[in-house]
Amino acid sequence: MIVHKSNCIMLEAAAAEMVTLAQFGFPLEMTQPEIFQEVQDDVVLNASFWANIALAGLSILLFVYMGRNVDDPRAQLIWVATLMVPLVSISSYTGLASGLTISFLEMPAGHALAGEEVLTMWGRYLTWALSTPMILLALGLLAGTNMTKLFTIITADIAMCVTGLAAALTVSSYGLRWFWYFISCTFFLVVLYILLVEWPKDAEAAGTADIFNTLKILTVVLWLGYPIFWALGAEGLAVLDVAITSWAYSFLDIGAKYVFAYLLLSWVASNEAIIAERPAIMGTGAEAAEGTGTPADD
Ligand code: RET
Repeated sequence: MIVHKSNCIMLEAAAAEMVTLAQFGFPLEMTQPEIFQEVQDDVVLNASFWANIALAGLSILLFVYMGRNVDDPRAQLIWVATLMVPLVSISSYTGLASGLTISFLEMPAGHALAGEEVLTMWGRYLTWALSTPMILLALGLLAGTNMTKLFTIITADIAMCVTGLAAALTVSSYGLRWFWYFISCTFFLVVLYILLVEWPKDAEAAGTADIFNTLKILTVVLWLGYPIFWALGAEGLAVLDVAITSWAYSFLDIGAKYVFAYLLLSWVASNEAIIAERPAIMGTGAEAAEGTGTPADD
């Protein structure tokens, strides 16, 4: 009897809490159609998704056309990796526009919007773990790097995206959100080191230094924008609102993906011979080291 009574009291309390939450307009557990409706109602946010769906679609068509005569296997691999970027992008933005990869998460104590449900575009971080390795694979092949550096940069990059996803999804502790962010930044430093220090030397040796350096600057400058906007956006310090942050990411994506891919593919299409001079399968770099007794393969 006593147990039943306490259960009743708990149920009443829970019901009262739900009524209060509903009165203040907080969504309790939002369904996908409700999230979709929220996205539809925010015209600026929705446009930041559809602008990229349109640009990704046009890029796919253009890049297929641009690569139609590429014959060399290494040049083809660069082309396939680059083509994957808008393909992943169109899927990513379709996930966001449909509300599939968006959640409303209640921010923990300490956050500027503590207790409020904040729109979190977690699908972005998830799909970056697929698109950014493609960008780095294409750049690494262009620079004629070895397998060791390519493996290092790609694993660090995937780790950066996954820990960034963890930062966005952690709602138990404000401090831990930033701790994830810090871990992600540490992986980002590995990516920047290889891009800025290792690969320029490789590209010099491969005869691709000019185009590599242009793409390196474009990549480093734009990629730095992502952690900055994460920190300023609703998920971080909440200085910028969700729609502005989404547009910031969308603009960065336009440069880091479509402009990047266009510049790379137009160079590859007209300089295939330079790429073809390098062997199609890369070594670990050990071949070049003295005294290993391993014959050089390049
Ligand atoms: C996050 C937050 C945590 C700290 C860092 C980040 C870096 C993200 C980057 C994303 C690049 C995305 C691109 C996508 C193209 O498809 C996850 C924002 C360091 C660098 C280029």
